[in-house]
Amino acid sequence: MSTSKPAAPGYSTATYRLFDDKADFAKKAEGIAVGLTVGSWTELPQVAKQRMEPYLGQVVSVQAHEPENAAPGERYADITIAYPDLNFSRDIPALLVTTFGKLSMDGRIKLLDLNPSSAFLEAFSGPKFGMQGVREKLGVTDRPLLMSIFKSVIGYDLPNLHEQFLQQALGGVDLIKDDEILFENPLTPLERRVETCVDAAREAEKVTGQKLIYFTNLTGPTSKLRENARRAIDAGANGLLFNVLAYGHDALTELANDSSINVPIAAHPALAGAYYPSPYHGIAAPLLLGKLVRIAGADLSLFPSPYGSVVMPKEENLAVQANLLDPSLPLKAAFPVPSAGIHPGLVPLIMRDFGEAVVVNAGGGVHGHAQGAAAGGRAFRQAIDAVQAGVGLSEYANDHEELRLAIERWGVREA
Ligand code: 1AE
Repeated sequence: MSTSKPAAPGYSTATYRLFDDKADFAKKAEGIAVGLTVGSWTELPQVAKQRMEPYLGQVVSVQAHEPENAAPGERYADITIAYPDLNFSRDIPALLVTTFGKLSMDGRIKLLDLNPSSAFLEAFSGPKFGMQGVREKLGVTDRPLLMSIFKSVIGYDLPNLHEQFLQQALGGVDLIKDDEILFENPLTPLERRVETCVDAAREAEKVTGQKLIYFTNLTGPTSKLRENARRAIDAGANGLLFNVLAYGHDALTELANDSSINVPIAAHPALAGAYYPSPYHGIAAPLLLGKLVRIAGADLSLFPSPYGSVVMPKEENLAVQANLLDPSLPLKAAFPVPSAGIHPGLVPLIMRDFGEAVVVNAGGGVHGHAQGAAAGGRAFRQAIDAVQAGVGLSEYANDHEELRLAIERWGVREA
C-alpha cells in the first residue's frame, strides 16, 4: 500500500518506520498526525475543527512493506507526517519533542528523517566555518585532512600531555582532538592543558611548517559551557570538541550562535549507540549525527565508520556523509569524520567511499605504531599520498618505512 502527497510550505515533515504485525498503517498514520498535534479531531464540533485546522498534522505518505510471507515482526510501514510550523518554536528540542517526543515510546517505531521547513531552518546559522573554512584555516585544500586523538590521558600530567601532543603533531596531522573522556581534573586543568598543547603545536610547526587545530574537550555543566569555551579560547584553543548528545543538540546551537566562540567545533558521537543502532527504536544515524548536528552548528561530525572497531553499516555511514554535505540545506557543509579503530591500511577504503571530503581520524592507529606516534602520523600521510597517486599501499610501502611498519601491524584493505 502506498499513499503520497507533497508537504505544504510552513510544514516540517518527519518520516518514521513503524513495525507492527497487524496494524492498519493508514489509521496509525492518522493517529500520529492528530495525536501529536491537536490531540483529538473526530469528536470536535465543526466550528472547533475549523479553528484547529491550521494546527493539525497531515499524513503525507504511507509506504507499507508487507510481503506475503512476512515472518512475525517484519511487517512495517514508512510513514511521513507534516507538522505545522505554527505548533512549535524554532529550536531543535521543540522539533524533536513535537515529532517524536511521546511517540518514541509508543511501540516499535524509529525516527528516520526530519525535513524542517525553510522557515524553521532560517533560525539556524549552522557551522560557522564548515568544511571549507576549516580547510582555509589550515591551508590544506588538496587532500583529506588527518586527525589524531590523544590516548591515555587520564592520570597523566602536563609534561606528558606536551610530549604526546608534540609527537602527534610531528607526524604531520592537521587536527588533534582531546579524548572525549578527558574532563576537568587537577593534573591537566583547562587553561594549563590548552597552553601546554598550544606550546607543543608551535614547537612542531617549526619542524613541519604545518598549521594545526587543537580541539579541546569542552566540558562541565551546561550553565558553564560558554564560560569554559571562552576560557579555553582565551588560553589559545583554536578548536573545541563537544559531546553533543550528552548535552543535546540545542547546547551546540547555543555555542555555534555565540560570536565570541569563534573556533571550529567538532561534535563527538558519545552516547549515539543509545539512539541509532536498533532498527525498531531511536533516531537514525544520518539524522542524529548528520543533519541535526550540522543544523545545530558542528563544523565536523565524528561517527563510527564501516571499517574499524566500532562499526556502523556502510549505507548509513554514507547517508550521514550525504546529510553533512547536502547542498540543498542552506548551511555550510560539515566535515564527515568516520572514526574508531582506523589504521593506515584502511585509508584506501575511506577515500574510495568518502572521496577527499573527509577527515581520516585515528587514536590507536597513530599511537600504536611500532616507532611511536610521529611515525604513526607519517604512515597515515603516506597512505593518503599513495591513494592520491593511484599506487597500492603495499607497493608504496616498499620505500616508505612508516607505512610498511603500519601495514605489518594492521594489514591493508585495498579498495
Ligand atoms: C567514534 C569516535 C571515535 C573516537 O573518539 C576515538 O577515540 C577513537 O579512537 P581509536 O581511533 O579507535 O583509537
